Formats: sequence, structure tokens, C-alpha cells
Amino acid sequence: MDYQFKDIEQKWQQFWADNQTFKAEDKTDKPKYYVLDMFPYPSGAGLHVGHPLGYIASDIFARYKRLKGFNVLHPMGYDSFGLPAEQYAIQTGQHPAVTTEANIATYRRQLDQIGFSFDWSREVRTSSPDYYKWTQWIFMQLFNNWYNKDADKAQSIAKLVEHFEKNGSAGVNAVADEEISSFTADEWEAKSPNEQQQELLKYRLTYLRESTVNWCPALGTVLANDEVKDGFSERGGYPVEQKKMMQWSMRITAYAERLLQGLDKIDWPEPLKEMQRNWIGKSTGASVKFPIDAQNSKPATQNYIEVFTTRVDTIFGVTFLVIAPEHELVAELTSPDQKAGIDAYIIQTKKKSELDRMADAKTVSGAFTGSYVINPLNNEKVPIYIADYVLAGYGTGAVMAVPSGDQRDFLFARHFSLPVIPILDTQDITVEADPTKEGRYINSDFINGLAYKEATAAVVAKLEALGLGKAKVNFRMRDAIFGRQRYWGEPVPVYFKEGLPHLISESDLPLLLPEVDKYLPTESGEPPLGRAEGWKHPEGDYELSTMPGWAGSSWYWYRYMDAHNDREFASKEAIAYWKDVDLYIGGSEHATGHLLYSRFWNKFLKDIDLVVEEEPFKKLINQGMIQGRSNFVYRLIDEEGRGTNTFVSHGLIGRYKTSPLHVDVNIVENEVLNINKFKAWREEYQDAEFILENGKYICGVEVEKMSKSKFNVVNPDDLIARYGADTLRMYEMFLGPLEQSKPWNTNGIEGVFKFLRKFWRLFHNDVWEFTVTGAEPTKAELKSLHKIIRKVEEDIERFSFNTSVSSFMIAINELTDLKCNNRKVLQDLVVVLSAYAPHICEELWVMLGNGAGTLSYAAYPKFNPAYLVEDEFAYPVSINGKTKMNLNISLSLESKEIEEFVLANADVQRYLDGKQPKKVIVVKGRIVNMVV
Ligand code: ANZ
Repeated sequence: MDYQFKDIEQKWQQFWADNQTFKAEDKTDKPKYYVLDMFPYPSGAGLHVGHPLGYIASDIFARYKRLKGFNVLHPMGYDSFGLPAEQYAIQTGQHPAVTTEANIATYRRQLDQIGFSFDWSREVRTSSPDYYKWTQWIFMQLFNNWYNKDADKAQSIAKLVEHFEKNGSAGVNAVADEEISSFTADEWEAKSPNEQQQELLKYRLTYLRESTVNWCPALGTVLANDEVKDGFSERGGYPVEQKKMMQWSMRITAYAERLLQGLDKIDWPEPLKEMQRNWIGKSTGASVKFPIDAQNSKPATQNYIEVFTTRVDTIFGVTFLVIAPEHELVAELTSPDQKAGIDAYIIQTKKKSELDRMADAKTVSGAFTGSYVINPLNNEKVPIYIADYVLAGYGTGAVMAVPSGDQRDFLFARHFSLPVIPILDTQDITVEADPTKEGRYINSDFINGLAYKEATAAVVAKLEALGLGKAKVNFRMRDAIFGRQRYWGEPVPVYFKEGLPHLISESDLPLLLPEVDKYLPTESGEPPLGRAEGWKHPEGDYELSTMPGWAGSSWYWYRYMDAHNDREFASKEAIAYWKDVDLYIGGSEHATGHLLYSRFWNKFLKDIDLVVEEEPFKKLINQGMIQGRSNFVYRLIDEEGRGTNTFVSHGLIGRYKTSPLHVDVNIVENEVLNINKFKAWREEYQDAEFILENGKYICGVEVEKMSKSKFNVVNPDDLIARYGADTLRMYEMFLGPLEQSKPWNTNGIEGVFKFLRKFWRLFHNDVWEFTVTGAEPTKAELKSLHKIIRKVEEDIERFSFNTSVSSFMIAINELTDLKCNNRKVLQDLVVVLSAYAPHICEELWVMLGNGAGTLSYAAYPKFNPAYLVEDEFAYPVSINGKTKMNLNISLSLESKEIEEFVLANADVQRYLDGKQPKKVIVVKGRIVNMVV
């Protein structure tokens, strides 16, 4: 029978489901291999051809590893909490759970059609209570732990309390809030339970704190920096303001150094690691205290301003100090005559997001406070300014400004007519000092004449001696905000009593998401959970914000290891066996979100001995984006500049005035517009007329983002209906290297389909009868076979999937030419191809007489190099040093025989033109040269 892909694919998808073919084993002697995909958010639009790209690659890898004898875990699930379902709920009243369920059904149908070897028995959904129970449980562990810098790991709060009871706060070296207090054991005992709780909150790895957020009143939620554009929400364009709010935060900064170090031990793309390094933003410098000049102002809270600098060596060039407009001392430092200016400036700053403030390097703005500090090393009086280029959240929110060393400081000094003191003999004032250039210091007291390194060390030593400064490492990364004022997320397992947060009891987990009448904030501006009637803990009110989108995805790979455990998030045995993810494939857009948070939670879980590996994802590959390939038609514009209903073919648009319009790519084939379908596409085109070239309407092409509005979305369902999943799988790989972004182009898919049909034909005779013989394979057949065995193995091991596809085509062509139809060769070939095109291979495997089972656990054929040893060589034959041709000659022939063979050749005779060569030089296995 001809290649009936529809029947074959349906049959095998059913077989795999019925037999749970891809269920990973929990107990086995096989080595484990864990292949993970980034699980999707099930959006309403379903999958387009770009989505499965990474899934196909990981599936080929997973199938290949099974053939190689590994116990493979290859699971799939859904990241199913999120905003789109909630927005839809707000508009329609439809419960997000209902929308989500429907979307998941679509995704599942689409995924099943592609023939993935997922172990669906382990499916997870982050929005399901038996999953988010454990997300809440992990939150509780974070709440119950603090970071001990001496041990360099997380430890239990109970231990900390023990320490406080015995020794007070002395000897505690924690990553904690700035304003932790010092107390003795007795003072600790004397504190009320609430005061003790208040203090402990400053240490917990998840904690409440007041943070400045992008608050969008119209959307009723906090937005991330990249969701705000020029003071307006990216979605909807509503005004966004900076607002202080009590928010749950995660103390990820405690792990900054380990997150940085860990990058050196994992096999991830270098650009991705670099993004994480920049995000973590380690900088080594010093903190310096500048005493406030008491003549003008005497702040009650503190008599110095502390700055963070990476260039403490430039301290003799300081001519002013700049503090962030939000700095806590601003009010106290502002003199009455400067108050109007300072107040106006603060209002102006509030409108800008942090991102805008950093980006805006050219326009100089700021205001003088009227106060001064004293430079601790030369006792100079230094004026204090506020300016928005100094960020409140970085370092100490204050900088010592060195206009001869820093470009921004220089522009600021010029604007406000402040002095510039050169401090290096080599330095151009306007160029940022480059310490590696080894200039020598001038105007700098005891470091004059020194070079950068000694100077820095000398200044730090001096400041330390004065008790006014010390070396300091600073990280750009901030603690992560862990809350949203939205409905469709995990409830935080916390209630409030007398203003303080308390965990609910573990036995009350999961804390279920309550029903609400509307998915909007309450009248008084509380999050939607404030609407839930009767939703109250016996001891106090529940937390009303929900967890952010990244909560559920920060540990999900562990749940797959033991998805149905209702006593633990995963059992110790399962974690000890599966350990970590060997291969993770997904998009690079998660570089500083999901992939950083996951590493953080993993390290925390390791610290408290719940998991065994420090890093969750050993190897990671980012698949490229599939871009859309848009098609255009060209509407003729008449003399009055009006659009007509006539369309000009692309090759002719130079001769007319036209305007381009996107046309649905599904009614275009090889750039030729299907005119009938076009007329039917839209009512307005019913009577359209066309100016054709060679009788055809040719469309224009452009590569753009794949999107509905551009009519360039290609749906995998359509392609599968037309060509089958095996063709789609191979074609997606054939498009190019996995990591590269590339435009989708359906034009070549026919070629891949023909290839699979040709492969099917190898097993059949002219009238499509299955004909395979038991004949011994020929040398040539074995050579073709072993070439492809080796090639595919090498390709898959280095994740080069596209190159295998073309090699398959070559191999099938060779074997077709050789009329190969013996079982020995074809059976191995079926196994080799099966990772790419599993359905057709399963079918042929059974037809070859391997029983009714699956080939998924067959052995990948062993490559034998002996079959590739060449027995002939294409000798270059040259006459008087010029190569004339190549002749295939058996390598078993000796020099004399080779000479006779060459001279007897008719083409050689023609070249010699009847002459007898004076000399024939034969180098065996290399060359034949004749001198005439
Ligand atoms: C004096 C100086 C002289 C500086 C010089 C630089 C060059 P990174 O590498 O990013 O850590 N800075 C410190 N806190 C700041 C804040 N909150 N907002 C904006 N800028 C801040 O940069 C640290 C440098 O950035 C610090 O070193 C400080 O300026 C500035 F020739 O201090 B420097």
C-alpha cells in the first residue's frame, strides 16, 4: 500500500497512549536521562508552527536516548496561572479555571498530533490545588529560613531564635534587612512575641517590606519595569505611578554570589550566562562615610552620608555629592531657601520609571539641598545635590561625584558650574578614567605619584583606620518582589494578626483559591481576593495578594519526578534517582526571570537538604524563534489616489502606483496567489480584478513576527492534515540549526514528504506490495547504512538536527539506487530514523516482523567502521603535471597493475593522442603521473 500517513499516525498515537509506552520507570538499573521542555502557558490561540520547534528537538533527543539504553524522563505540563485568562474573566465573567481547562484541551490535542513521547502520567498544572499546595509549602520553608553568611547557606529560623536566646544578636552574620537591631539575650527575652516576630521578619528569606512599585490604578496591579513604557502601561496605555506598597519579597540577593559562581559549572549558551552575570551585576568597590557639615544642618537620624563607589581612588577629585531624590535624609538636609526647588524636583522625578532614569544620560537635572558634607580625607566642604541619575535602590543611594573621572558627574558639574579637579596625570577630563592605563595621581595628597592598585589600597586602608570606609562588594540585583494584586495565582499561605504575618498550619494546605463575584479590585482598592465572602482564617485576615507568575515554574521539574505524591513535593528516592535535568530546551526570553528564580529556589532547596544538586539544569539550549513569512498583494491606486479593487502582480508593481496589503499565507503557494480562494477570503474581494504576469498572480514576501494581524500564522494542524506529523517533525528540523532564528517557509515541506514516501517505497515493490528479502547485504548497502548510523549519532549528540535530515535524504537515495530491499539493512535504518519520524518507523518495524510491540526501546544500531573502509580510490591522473581526470582503481592493485589499467583506459588514450609516455610514476593510493 502507498504511504498512508493518516492511518499510521493515528494508529501509533493510540498505541502509545494505550500502552503508556513512554512512562519513565522509577526503579531500574538503567542510567537516567532527564529531557525537559519549558512548559507552555496554555493561551487561547493554541500552537503555531513556531511553538513545537524546541519540543520536536527535545523529543528526538529523548527518543534517541531511549534507543541508547537510558531510562528517559520526558514530561510535559502547563504553567496555567496567568494574566490572559484573568483578563478574559474580567471581560466575560468566565472563571479563569474554565478558560484554562479549555485551552489545555486544545494544547493537548495539538501536542498529541505531533507524536511526542511525553510521559503524560506525570503531567503537572501549576493552577491545580494538588500542585500549588507544594508551591505554598515551599513558600513556607522560605519563610522559616534565613541566610547565614558564615555557613554560606540557609538555616532554620528556629536555630536563629535559639541563638538570640543564648547570645542575643552578637555573632549573627546574616543577609538581612539594613535596619536589624543589636540586642543581648536578656533584651531578646524581654521583647514581646510581636516584637520578636517583627525582628525575625528582617531575616526571613521571604519577607514583607515596603517597596517602590510601578502601580497602575486602571489595571489594579503592579507592573514589572518592562511592562511600563514612558510612564504608561504597555498593555492598554494606562498611566502608571511610582507607589510605595507593602509587598512580599524573596531574598534572592542572599544567593547572588552563588548564582554567579554556579554559572561556571553549567553547560549553557554563553550569551545567556552573560545576561545573568549582568543582571546579578557584581561590582567590587568601597563604601565611604562623608560626615555632614553641622554648620548648615544637623539631621537627627544620622550624621553622615554613606556612598558606594567603585573608584575610591578618586576621592581627592570629589567636588560634590549626589543623593537620590528618594534618599531618606533629603528632607532634613534641605535648607529653607532651597525647599521650593527640591520639592519641585522630587515631583518631577516621580513621573519617571527607574529604567527611564538610567537610560537618560544626556539631559542633566538636579537640585541643591543647601547642605554640605566634609571629605574625610582632605576636610574640604562638599555641596550635596539631589539628582535622578542616582538610583535609590542601588548601593547606598548616594554617590561621591568626581567630574574629572566620570562622564555623568562631569556633565552635571558643567551644568551647575561646580569645580573639576584633575587627579590623574594622563587623563582627559571628559573621558572616564581607565585604571588599566596606569596614570599617576596628582592633587591627591598621600597617593600622589602612585598607580591605580596601590592608590586604591592606600585609600581603603586610610578610611578603615578612620572608621569611615571599607571595601565592599555590591550587587545590582535586587530582592525579587513576590506578589501580584490579582486573582488567578497561588494564594499566599499567610494570615495577619495584629499587623504581623503568620503562616497557616501545614495541615491546612493547600490554601484554596476562593470564589469571587468579580475578578476586579474591591471598592477600597484591595485585590480581588478581598471580595471572597467568608474567606477568613480563624486568627485573622488572609493575605490578599497572590503569588507572581514565576512561583509555580520555579520548582516544577521536581514535581515531574514524583507527580502524584501527596505527602511530599517529591520523594527523597525519586529526587536521589533523577537528581537534575540533563537537557533543558526553551526560549532565551526567560534568561533573567524563570531561569534565575529556578536556580535560586533550587539552591535554597539544596541548603535545606530537600534536593541533591546545586544547579537544576545541567545543559540548556535556546531554540531560535520561528518568524513569520508574510505575503503581500498590491492594490492599484487610481489617479485621485483612491484604492481600487484591482491587484497588481509583484513583478509589475514598478509600473503602477500601488499599496501593499497582507494576504493570508494559507491561500498562497510558492508565492502564487490562489485567485479563487482570495476572492472567497473576504467579501470585498469577490469582484477583484488582477493584473497578472505570465498568467499568474505573484505575491510579495517579507519576514516578520508570526502574528494573527499579519495573516502569516501557520497552524501545525493544517500541515499535519496534509502531510502528517512525521513530515512536520522532519521539516521543522530541516529549516536550519536549532538555535538560530529563521523564517517559516512552507515551500520546502513537499520535498520532505516525498522523501518519507521514498523511504516507504524502499520496503515495497512497484505495485506497493511489502517486499523485503532475507538476502545478505552488499558492501555498498552496508556502507550507506553505516554512514547514516554514524552521522545521525554524531549529529544528535551535538544537537545538530538539521544536518541529519539531509543525510537521511542522501542515504535513502543511495539505497534506492542500489535497489536495497534486504531486511538486515532496512531494519537498522528504521531504528536510526525513528527518533525523527517515529510513526512511519513503528509501522515498518512491525511489518518487518518484530511483533506488535514498539521499537522505542530497541537498540540503536552499532556503527562498524569496517564498512566504511574504502576499497577503491579515485586516482588523479596527470599528464606533464596537469591533472586530467580521476580514475576509480581498486586499492588492491600494485603499481605495475595500476599503470596497465591506466594506459588501457580509452580517455587516457585520447589524451595521449597515440604517443607513448616517456615515464609513468605511480604512487600507490595517491596519484598517477605521466611524462610525455
Ligand atoms: C565615584 C566614581 C568615580 C565612580 C569615577 C565612578 C567613576 P557599578 O560599576 O555599576 O557598580 N553609583 C553608586 N551608587 C549609585 C547609584 N545609586 N545610582 C547611580 N550611580 C551610582 O558603578 C558604581 C559607580 O556608580 C560608583 O562609583 C558611583 O560612582 C556610581 F571616576 O563613585 B563612582
